[in-house]
Amino acid sequence: MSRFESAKAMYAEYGVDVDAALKTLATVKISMHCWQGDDVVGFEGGGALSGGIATTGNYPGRARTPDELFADIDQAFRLIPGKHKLNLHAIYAIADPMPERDKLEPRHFAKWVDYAKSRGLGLDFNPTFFSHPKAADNLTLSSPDAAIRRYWIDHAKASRRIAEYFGRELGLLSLSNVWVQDGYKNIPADRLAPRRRLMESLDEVFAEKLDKNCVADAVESKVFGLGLEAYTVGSHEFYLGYAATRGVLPLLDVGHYHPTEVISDKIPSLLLFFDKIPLHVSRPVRWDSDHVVILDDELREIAKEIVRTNALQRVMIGLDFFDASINRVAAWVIGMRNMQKALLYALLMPHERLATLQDEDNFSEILALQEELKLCPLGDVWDRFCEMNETPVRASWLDEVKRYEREVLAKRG
Ligand code: RNT
Ligand code: ZN
Repeated sequence: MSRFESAKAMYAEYGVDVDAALKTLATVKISMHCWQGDDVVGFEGGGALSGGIATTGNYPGRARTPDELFADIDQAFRLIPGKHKLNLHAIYAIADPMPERDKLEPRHFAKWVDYAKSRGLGLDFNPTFFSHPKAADNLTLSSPDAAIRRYWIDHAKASRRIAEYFGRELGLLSLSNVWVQDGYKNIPADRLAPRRRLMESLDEVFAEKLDKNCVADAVESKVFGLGLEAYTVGSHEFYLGYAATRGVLPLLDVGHYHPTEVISDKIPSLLLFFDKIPLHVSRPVRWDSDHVVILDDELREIAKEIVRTNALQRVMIGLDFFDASINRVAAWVIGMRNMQKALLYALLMPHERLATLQDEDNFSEILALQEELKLCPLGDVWDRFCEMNETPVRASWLDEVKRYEREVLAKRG
């Protein structure tokens, strides 16, 4: 009997249908963030990353041009099972000359659409409020300066139209996600006015009715940023209230809460009130450090919540991390494969049986089963999934990354 066949038999003892799990996993699209490939620099030719976030490390081989980024993304997707989406930021427009951000149009992303079409990918989008002279003091949509607000409102409006264009061109709903860094390093004298300005700016941004089959709007909260430790305008409560009253989606970033606060527990609550829940899956190490996603307890809890609430088509899973200290293609592959492994882990659980035990107040059996399931042969089923999708099994993908590093990345200046 093959390892897969014996794994299947073992799961069957728990009442789990392995073939059904593999079939379901194949339907899940994860949005891979383009910004891991170039340390969130983009193509504007500007300076360093700013806005309360940072990349650290200087591993060689960063993508410096659209063609280099395309090639690196291709390499990553060769090693990731399934067909997915790609998540872009406005700073990745491909245009010469590069327009100001408030003047961006769909045509400035036509090359990305061609790229996505030829690879069978979907596209998501984010306006970029950071790394810009007009955000030098880390105030954008909440700035007391009306001219600054105007610039960023227009940028956000332009961005929504770009996302709508992605959705229309690719026939797959595109997520348009607003995250602003706005906040203060020191204790503010007024916490209300900046939030009122952010609310009013957003109302203007979302006033234009776009095709809901093409674009879904989201807002992303945060607890604090680097150099913005005392106050964040777009806090969780602010955006949850905003999203609930305006009909936009609240995006949950794993790294944007207090260190012992988890997003897994928020997912089932929000699913009761929102049609879709977008995620930025990241790995916060003591703070919003944006480390590469590993297969840790919280990742498995997130996956379990998505699977057992039957929300694989309602939770929009995207990744968000940026590690410049390791091979960037490896970073993508590790993060994407781990997200898929966590989903597979969750798909290989007898959720109905466990839920029945809960209603019977049988927590001894729940605990026992949960712990036994941890040692079931997930790896053998995962290997089968990789084989079915013609992607390298186990660590053999790493040989491909090493070859690519020798032949391509090492030759970059
Ligand atoms: C920052 C947010 C935001 C960014 C990306 C680049 O804390 O998580 O999502 O990481 O937009
Ligand atoms: Zn994020």
